[in-house]
Amino acid sequence: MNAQLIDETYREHARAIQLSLKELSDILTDPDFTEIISEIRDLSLSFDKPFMFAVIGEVKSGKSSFINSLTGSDICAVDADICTDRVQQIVYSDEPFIEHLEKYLDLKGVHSEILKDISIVDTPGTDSIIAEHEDITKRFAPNSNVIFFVFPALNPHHSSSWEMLKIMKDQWSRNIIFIAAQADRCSEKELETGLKKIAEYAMEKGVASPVIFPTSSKWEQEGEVRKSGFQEIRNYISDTTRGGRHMLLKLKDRLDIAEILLDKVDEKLSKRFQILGRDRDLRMNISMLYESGLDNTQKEIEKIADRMNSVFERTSRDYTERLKSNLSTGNILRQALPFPKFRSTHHKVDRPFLEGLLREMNDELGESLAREAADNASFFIDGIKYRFSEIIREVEKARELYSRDAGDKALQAFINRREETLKDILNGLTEMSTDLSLLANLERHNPDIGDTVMKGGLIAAAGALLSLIAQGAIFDATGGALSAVGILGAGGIIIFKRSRMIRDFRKSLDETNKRFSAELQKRFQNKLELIFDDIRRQFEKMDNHIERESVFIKNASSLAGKKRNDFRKIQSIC
Ligand SMILES: Nc1nc2c(ncn2[C@@H]2O[C@H](COP(=O)(O)OP(=O)(O)OP(=O)(O)O)[C@@H](O)[C@H]2O)c(=O)[nH]1
Ligand SMILES: [Mg+2]
Repeated sequence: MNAQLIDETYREHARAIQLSLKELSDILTDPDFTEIISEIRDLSLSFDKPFMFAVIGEVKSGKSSFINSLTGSDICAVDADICTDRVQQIVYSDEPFIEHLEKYLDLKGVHSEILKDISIVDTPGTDSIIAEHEDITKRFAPNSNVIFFVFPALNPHHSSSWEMLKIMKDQWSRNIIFIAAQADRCSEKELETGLKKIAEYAMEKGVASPVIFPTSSKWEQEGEVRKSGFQEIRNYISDTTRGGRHMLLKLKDRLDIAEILLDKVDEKLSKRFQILGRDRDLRMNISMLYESGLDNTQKEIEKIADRMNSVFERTSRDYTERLKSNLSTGNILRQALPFPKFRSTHHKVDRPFLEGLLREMNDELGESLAREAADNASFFIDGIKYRFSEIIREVEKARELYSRDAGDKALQAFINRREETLKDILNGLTEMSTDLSLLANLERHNPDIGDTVMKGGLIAAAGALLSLIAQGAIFDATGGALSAVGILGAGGIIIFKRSRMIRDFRKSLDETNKRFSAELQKRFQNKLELIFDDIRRQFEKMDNHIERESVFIKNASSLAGKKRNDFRKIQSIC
């Protein structure tokens, strides 16, 4: 490929990669991805920047002097004291200039032939006492295409540079060149040992066949160019850039970085996925508690209805018996006798007696049902409260467990959103639980279910009996206007009417009981549904959270996977 073709290929692929990177940043709209987004942006911008050699090394290793010698200029400040405190990108320019691009980044123009195809970057020392300097270098390093690692030839043992190399190696595997600087300060023997040591350390850090150049800026500046080592470096640079090859190199290393960024995205997404799995488990446990709570409470309602039913049944039976004995044939016959002294005064089967009986039954039934209802209502609500506390306990337990995820700074926004959701749910549940306590208290002292019995059910029962009275069935029997001849006949009629009356009375009570039971169940059921609906609504927040986060993870992972494939395709044809 000739230089122009390489250039066109580079531009075409760079454009495609930049578009993909833009798509990725557009989808990763979440505070946890801010740092990655800015790395993606840097990467995208780096395609339009010149091929870059970064010079990295410990403080006073001679980095700035190295650049000055290479470019034949004094563009970088050199000092015996800590000197370079900003990243300085040096580019070709007919006229010298300095531009402050960012807080820690200067752009400097210098007229130097070697800068026609490349730019060189000076960085602060890796072991600077100013911690910020090291961070600046670390942040900038991935933007460069080749790194010159500078060590003083006499003492290349300094650990900070090797630590930095390790970080670079992990993030960015290609194109590291080692410089054994200040070679003039060593004897031949010392230089040989220095070079050996650098090779050893480099291999220890995973650089398989390290390329090492000994240099001396002092010799270069003093005109001793044959032994200064700079010609070899210039040759290396022109070999690298010959025919535009460096642009393909650049494409490859940019794609390496893109892959590393995709790894970071995937790692974050998969951590989120794991945590979300725990949320899903919690949601399932809660669903199970909810369902069994609903089921048990439903059964509770049936039991309550049974208990109320037997109270009703018992009272109905007693009063039916009383009615029966008051309508006994002997009693009625006595009522019909013309001689008042034989008439019973206690068992008078007349309208006032029946009305009294109804009132008494109404009062007794109302009272005992009201009492039973009050006990059951508070028992019922206590039951629901217990289900509630089970659910609250489950959420609290989960929240406690989740605190172990809380330390992960990289997932802070995600963790916070989840914490907020759970807090919201807990607040909602606790509030509901308090309302429920108030309700239980209210039911205990003022049961509206008891009221239903008093106002609704028994009126119907009384009505049924009173309508019998109105039909005159009982008056016929008790009016005493029957003739002696008619007594037996009347007795026969009464016997016939008596059993019908008792049957109707009993039937109307049974119907009332049924209606009451249905009304009672409906009321409990309504309460139950309201409360459980509220619980369900609380957990909608969690469902929404899980749904939203899942969609984000799914979309982002699928796009990242697709981009990874696209990038690998370009990598394979570079
Ligand atoms: N003898 C000798 N001295 C050198 C050589 N290179 C640099 N020096 C001296 O070493 C000191 C530090 O040089 P710089 O080039 O400023 O080193 P640096 O790595 O850029 O330092 P910082 O920017 O502070 O990290 C200066 O006093 C230089 O004159 C060399 O090749 N030989
Ligand atoms: Mg410097």
